[in-house]
Amino acid sequence: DIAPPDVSLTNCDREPIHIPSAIQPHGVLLTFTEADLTLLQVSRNVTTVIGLTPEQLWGQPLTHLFAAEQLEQIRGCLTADFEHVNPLRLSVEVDGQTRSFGGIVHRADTVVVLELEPLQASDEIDFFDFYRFVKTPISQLQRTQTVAELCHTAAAEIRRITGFDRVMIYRFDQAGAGDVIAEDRRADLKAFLGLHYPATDIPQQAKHLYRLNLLRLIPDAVYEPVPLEPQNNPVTDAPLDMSLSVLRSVSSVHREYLGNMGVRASMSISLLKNQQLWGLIACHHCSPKLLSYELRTICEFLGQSISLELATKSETEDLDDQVRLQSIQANFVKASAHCQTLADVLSHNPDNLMALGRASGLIFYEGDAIISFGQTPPEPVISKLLDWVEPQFEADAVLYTTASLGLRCPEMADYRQVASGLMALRISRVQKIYLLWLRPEVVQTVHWGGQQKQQEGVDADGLTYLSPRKSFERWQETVQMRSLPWKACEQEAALELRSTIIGVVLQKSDELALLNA
Ligand code: BLA
Repeated sequence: DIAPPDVSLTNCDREPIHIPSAIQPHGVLLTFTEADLTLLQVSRNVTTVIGLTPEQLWGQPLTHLFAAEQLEQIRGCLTADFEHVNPLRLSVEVDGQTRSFGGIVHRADTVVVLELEPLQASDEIDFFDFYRFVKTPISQLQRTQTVAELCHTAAAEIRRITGFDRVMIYRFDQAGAGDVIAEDRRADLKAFLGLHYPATDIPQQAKHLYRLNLLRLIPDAVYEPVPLEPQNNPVTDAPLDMSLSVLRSVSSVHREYLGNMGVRASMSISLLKNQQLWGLIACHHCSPKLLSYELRTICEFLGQSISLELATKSETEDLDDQVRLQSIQANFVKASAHCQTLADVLSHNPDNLMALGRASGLIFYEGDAIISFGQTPPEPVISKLLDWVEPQFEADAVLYTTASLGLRCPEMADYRQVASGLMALRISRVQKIYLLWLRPEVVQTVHWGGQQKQQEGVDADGLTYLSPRKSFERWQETVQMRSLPWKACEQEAALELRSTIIGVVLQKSDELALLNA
């Protein structure tokens, strides 16, 4: 009896992408012992890239490859903070031929990992380039006012300094799915702006790696992975942990995905907010594209600056909201001074109260009296709505919200244009006092980047696997009978308003008691 193959989406989450025991072919990887710099593992392409076979390297000290002063450089960096010394300028002389590399060093599993990327003449970045690459984007970013503007500028600046065909800001939502919220692209390419992608497109463990490593470069998705030899780290007798390796080979599923999108080169820069992955700067090129380590470092640095700006900008936006809500409260308290009853206070400036919930309709209900403002259903329907909403409140809750009223309460479906969203505030259960904010239907047209349904295939071993979606054509999902969601700060504002109202009511009854005394 054979168990049915597991085709759940979590397949993707289980692929151990940090231990492929292989690299991308645009460089070579060497591991050596920290104590005596003895070579342990090398990628098979050392033969072509360096000119020595794995057999000529295994068990040899690094002196076999590098001249004394370069060795000193390597040894020196083992006691320093790698980030500050990478990349090392290294060259290897074999058969009278000198080859120059950028060397990137880090530690993994008790060994030292050295990755060599051949240097190109165009890699040299002088002080003026550096100024142009860093100073201009930073001042452009600082000049922006909103998160949206910041993202737009970030995409444009990263594209300007790297020359990628397409640069996007991709933001994750709470469920891990994502949206392209800003884009700068070659004029002849189709827009991806506004497209939504399911969470499975970037699995959990990949997101974890993008928190550790803020930049991931795939210079050419069409390649033959280069295996490490021997396959296991001889010290641990286990696959080398390649989480921090810049050459780490890419999952074949993701390479197929890039192929379906028509992408040859891809680079992602992590955007973090409160240590969490908030989004990615996703860069595409239609042909292979290699970026020097120096330019990658600049991109990584810009990514960190953008992350910082993001945090301040979104805080400012929250703050703007708070200030707006506070002034609405203040207006309310001011109005209450001149009014006799609660109904008078509420009727004094209904637009003010509607603004508090960004609503287009407002209903005040006291005992059996209904006062409505703005766009609302007719009164008999309002009465039915009140009968329906009363039992919706949980135990001691005083607030109930829904952004799909027509689906929750089918009788309201006909009134979706004025009441698809409802925020109901219970002021008094005993006296049946309620305040209701209504929002209209937003026929949200959601653009998904291709069908959501995953296609499955069967690999050479007969195992079923999930393959990335074959189509990147938009399909539209029209979400009906829904309003814009009720933000947490709007719900908090309603709760605060309730305390204010109760304060006002108590004060009025005290005044009344004094008058009657
Ligand atoms: C990685 N998937 C990624 C990455 C991105 C995306 C940006 C980071 C690596 C890179 O820079 O290319 C997805 N790229 C997108 C999306 C857009 C984009 C959504 O440009 C939108 C415009 N992918 C699948 C399925 C699986 C999968 C079904 O669709 C699982 C079987 C896997 N994606 C997958 C894996 C990685 C990945 C394993 C990690 C690649 C790595 O770093 O090795």
